[in-house]
Amino acid sequence: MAHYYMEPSRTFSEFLLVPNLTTKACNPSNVTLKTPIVKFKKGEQPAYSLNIPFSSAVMQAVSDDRMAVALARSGGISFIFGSQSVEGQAAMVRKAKSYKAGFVVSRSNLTPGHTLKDVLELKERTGHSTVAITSDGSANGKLLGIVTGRDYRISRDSLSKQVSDFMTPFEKLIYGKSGITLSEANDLIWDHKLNCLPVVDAENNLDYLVFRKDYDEHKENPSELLDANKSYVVGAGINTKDYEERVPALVAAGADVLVIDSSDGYSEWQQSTIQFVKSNFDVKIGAGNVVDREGFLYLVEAGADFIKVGIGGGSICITREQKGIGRGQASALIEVAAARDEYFEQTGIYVPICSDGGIVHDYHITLALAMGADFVMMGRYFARFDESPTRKLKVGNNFVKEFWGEGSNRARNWERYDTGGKAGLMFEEGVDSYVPYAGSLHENLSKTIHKIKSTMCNCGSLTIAELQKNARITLVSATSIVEGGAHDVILKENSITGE
Ligand code: RVP
Repeated sequence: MAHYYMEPSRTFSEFLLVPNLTTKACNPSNVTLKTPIVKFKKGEQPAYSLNIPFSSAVMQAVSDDRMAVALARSGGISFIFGSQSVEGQAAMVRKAKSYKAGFVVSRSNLTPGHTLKDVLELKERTGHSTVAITSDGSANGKLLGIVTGRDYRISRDSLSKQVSDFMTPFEKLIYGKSGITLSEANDLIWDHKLNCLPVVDAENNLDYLVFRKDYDEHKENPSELLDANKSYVVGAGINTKDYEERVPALVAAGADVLVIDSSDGYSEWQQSTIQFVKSNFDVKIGAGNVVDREGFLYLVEAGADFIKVGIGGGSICITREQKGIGRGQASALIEVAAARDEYFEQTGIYVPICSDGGIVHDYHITLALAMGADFVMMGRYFARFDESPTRKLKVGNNFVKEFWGEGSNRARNWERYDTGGKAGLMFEEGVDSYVPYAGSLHENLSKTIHKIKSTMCNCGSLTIAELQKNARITLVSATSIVEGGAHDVILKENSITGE
């Protein structure tokens, strides 16, 4: 006879947190959101922790190298999408790893033979007003000069004027030598009242540009997530089909943490993948997704460093409709968190869990943490920002960004859904959609983080571990959900209706 779960499968929106005593010490500036991402033994420190409990989804529409840099800068981690060629993914990892905070590879470059017209066209295209002039017009060619908006007057100068006639030539430039630290570069910028400092190697080839504004931004990000070499920590998604090729390339590119990306991770395919990775490489690997105790224990026994929880709750996911499998995200998380705690009790090994998919409101993140998640993974949330890889469009009067599921015909990520059949997507498990454009990651994340910290104070908790231990969570009735929003009033325009 089939096994029945007689309790309904619950989602985050069916719960609320009940406040605990808020002491005077319990204010948002005292809250830390540092959280483990890989397993560790009792009394030891994990090899990797996040400074904020956020990861971005392994999706074409969400996590590329740009998102990886932006999120690591804020203290979280991106898992760069794997539904692309091995070379393409490795190149993205390499790019994110080689990005040095404050040191920028020049993206606007010309040669002395170009003209003012070329400078203006380039500026129009890229928005950059500083142009590096190199021998071959490349980002790492021999540096011959710099052009900024102060070097020409559009009203007076002819458009055919050659760059060599108005650039600031190399001999007159203040520059740094390779190996210079960010704070030394900043001193030069301040001492010489510069906006931009080029950094060159021994042969005067251009390495980087350091901008005054980037240094200030760097200073504003005390939470950034760096490895021992001061590069950003970067994750990457893999699958259970081509791991023998993909994993070596990702490890060589510098990926710190891998995750097997699959809609259903309770499989022997995942076990083999983890075992291959563990016996050949010294790299961390997460696995999933699972929705129950059995799935969790199976992947932990296989050697996974963290476990991802959630089937069918993603905003673009139609797996539950198509295949009739899945579980309400809250129910799945509550059961897996209990299994994780029991496993810790028995073995002294703490295996972090990640709640993946279905976060709609910011408070869902706090609920997920309170229910035992160590961090969350989000697709829709990050897809709305400037830093996501997709197009920003105007639909009607609103700006939107494109967002599509990995199981949609657009992504065709059959490896994510394959259970050992034909190598191809037989039917869609995801949709192609738009999400409202929301601006910059940094700004939105700051607001979300403040909300989480503030709720944690309501719950009398200064750390995620305290929240998990002390939270009191109540089920809500359908009518009390209505009571929770603005009701029985006539809303004025521009009133807050949610995030
Ligand atoms: P959300 O944050 O609700 O947008 O959910 C993102 C998650 O949805 C991903 O991390 C992944 O687990 C899942 N996903 C991605 N593509 C699809 C699909 O096409 N069904 N689902």
